[in-house]
Amino acid sequence: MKNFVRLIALMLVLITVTGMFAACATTNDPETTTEAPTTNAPGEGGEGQVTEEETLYVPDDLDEKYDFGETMTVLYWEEWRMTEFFAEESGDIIEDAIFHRNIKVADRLGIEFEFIAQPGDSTNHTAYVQQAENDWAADNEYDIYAGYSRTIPLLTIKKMTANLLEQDAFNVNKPWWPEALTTECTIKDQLYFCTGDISTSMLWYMIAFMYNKELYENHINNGGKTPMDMVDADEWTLQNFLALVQDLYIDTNSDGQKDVTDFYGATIYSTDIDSFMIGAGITSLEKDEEGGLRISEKWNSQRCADICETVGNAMNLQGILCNTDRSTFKTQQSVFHMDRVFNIPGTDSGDGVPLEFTVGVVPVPKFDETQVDYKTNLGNPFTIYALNAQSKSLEAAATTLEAMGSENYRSVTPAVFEVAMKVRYTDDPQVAEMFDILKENVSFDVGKLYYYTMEKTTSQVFSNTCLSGNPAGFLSALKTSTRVINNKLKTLMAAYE
Ligand SMILES: [Ca+2]
Repeated sequence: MKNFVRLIALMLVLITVTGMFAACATTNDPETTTEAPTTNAPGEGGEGQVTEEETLYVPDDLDEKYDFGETMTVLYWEEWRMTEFFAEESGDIIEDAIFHRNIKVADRLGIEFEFIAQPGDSTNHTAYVQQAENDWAADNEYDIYAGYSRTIPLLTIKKMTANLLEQDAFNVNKPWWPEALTTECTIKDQLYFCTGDISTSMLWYMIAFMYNKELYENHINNGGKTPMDMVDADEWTLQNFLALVQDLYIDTNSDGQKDVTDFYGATIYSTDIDSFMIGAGITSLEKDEEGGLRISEKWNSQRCADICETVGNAMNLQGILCNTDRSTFKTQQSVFHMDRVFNIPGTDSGDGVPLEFTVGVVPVPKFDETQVDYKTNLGNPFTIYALNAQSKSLEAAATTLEAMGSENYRSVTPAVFEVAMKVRYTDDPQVAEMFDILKENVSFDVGKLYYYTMEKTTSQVFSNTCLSGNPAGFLSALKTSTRVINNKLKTLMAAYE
């Protein structure tokens, strides 16, 4: 709920401003009152001026100025896909925001950044860990690890990362750190890695439902309600979504087969099918009474089995196509598409071609109305940050992480939002609200982050069963894996003893 502080503030500004507009308007046209004025982005205002937008953002608790006089050495994963660590000033608003972020943080803390590239993705995670170990055996040059999401937890298993909750500068309660860092990743009062606004790739790899606004208006009869309206009315559930799309199908090439050239109510990127499980508020692991980890009760439940079966069967409905082909939505042959947000600018989908139509974005639907929050699943190629437990400048490193998170929250995330949604936060409060719902409800499922330790046993059970010919077989598939999961958990928990 942390970001709602900003949203409420945003709405107050809009109410004030639209009230002023209404007072000045010469007609009673309600359209006039929906216009918000353009305000300066943070940092764009004149020297010493506080723009309206800056006042919307929660401040950090760091000092105005530090004089660490240190070089912060960041070991970053070389295969990153979305600009995140450094950039040249180029006119691209995200690159410029990151360029200025680094200058601002370095100046505030009296540090210099040094970024060292190291292969470390799903293919090279052992090389990244080896490089960190080499550094430990030598002179501990690295202060901050910034790696592939499933690689950094391997350093935690080896007790090479520092407990962030013991660092004075790090404040996990600030809105640039997602709540799931506390609710999911803090184990036995220890938190060894973080992500959030600090990682542009985390924002881009949020999995959402996108929809083609024009196709929606032309093909879906929903009494004038948009999907965003359904989210606001708490009616955005799996059944209500299916009712919109299940019969919407045109066999464009008249061959009697569902294929990528036909027209669909929805396309689903099959790699992320577990988003329906995460979106239903279920993670594979949960904390036990002692703060340790166990197989979650929600995962090992009839409800999760029902979700698996319902989703698996839904993928065979006429109006839904589930595959790894992204062209159908791009060529305007499906109304909805579930995928990672980066699909909108197209920067990571291979062809670099942005969507050429107006897109709406909403979270993955709740499974049913009993569910309280929407939850956001993430694609794996995002960055997790951690502190080298043997850094010679641990205080400066922790302060750097907090300052980067804080600065990203107020300058880099708004740039990502503007590129993703093609509007500014202040220009469309409903779109901003959807983006904030996605961001603040990200779920990490430590069972996914500790993928290599758990050896695929946690994250794959739902996906494999759901897309198998027997989606009703979830509980028996889980039962088959239970013993090996419990064994792997012992390895994992040893890191927190
Ligand atoms: Ca066909």
